[in-house]
Amino acid sequence: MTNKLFDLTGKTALVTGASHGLGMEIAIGLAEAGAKVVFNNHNAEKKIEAEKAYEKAGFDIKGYLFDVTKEAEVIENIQKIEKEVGPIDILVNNAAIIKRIPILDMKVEEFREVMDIDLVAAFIVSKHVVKGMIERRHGKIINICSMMSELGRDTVAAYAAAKGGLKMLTKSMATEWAKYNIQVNAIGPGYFATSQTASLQATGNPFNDFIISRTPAGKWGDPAQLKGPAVFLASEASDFVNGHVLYVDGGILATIGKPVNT
Ligand code: GCO
Repeated sequence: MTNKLFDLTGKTALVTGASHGLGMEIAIGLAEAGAKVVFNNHNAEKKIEAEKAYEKAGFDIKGYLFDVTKEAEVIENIQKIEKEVGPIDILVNNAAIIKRIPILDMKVEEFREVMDIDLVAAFIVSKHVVKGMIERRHGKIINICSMMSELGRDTVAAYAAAKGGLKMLTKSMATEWAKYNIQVNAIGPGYFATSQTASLQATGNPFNDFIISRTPAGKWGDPAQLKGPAVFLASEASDFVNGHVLYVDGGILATIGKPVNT
């Protein structure tokens, strides 16, 4: 007998920015659990490219063309999705960018751009998706935080500030919306092998060796390892979990680390 606890059959999920990397794996994981999944991209070509990648992988996952930082586009497309696909039961705020620039060298506009996409967009999209969830008295919102929600690293100040803010926005959304049977939680990925981290994980790159030594599991994460945590937080298995950040990091945040060369 299959366990219905993790079954997403009949549910509709929107995963923002899921055109590649971790978001794409999360979208596939939700689809494999039975959900009808859609994503967005603000770039038409990238949206089409991602739809073809999903189709090639055997999934019917449609993209919608809108910018998560533009409220009017968000409102219009949430209405389109709910008309064409169905009420959004699961929202994954995954869309994000990173700019690796030292604070002193970073322009204010660059800082603002990261905050807009990585933090403000989650506020905008959630604020408009949650209205239907409140009416239906059920919903799941999963914000994609980061281990940078807890720790800083040189050159990623804007990203860390946004992801730290997203952690507290998660807890605040949980506080305001739990009474409507809406569970708002977050996933905090550690270091995963994606295009976003390709430059960091190159063999011989000191950062790669640092992460391997700093991670108790002794390796980079495989994006497919985010599927289980996402399905858990999207399913009834987490109906009494609220405001939690589930770190999927191979143990990095659990340890102070060990002396070099031990
Ligand atoms: C970096 C990395 C990190 C990871 C991830 C960690 O530059 O340090 O890109 O930000 O991508 O976000 O949780």
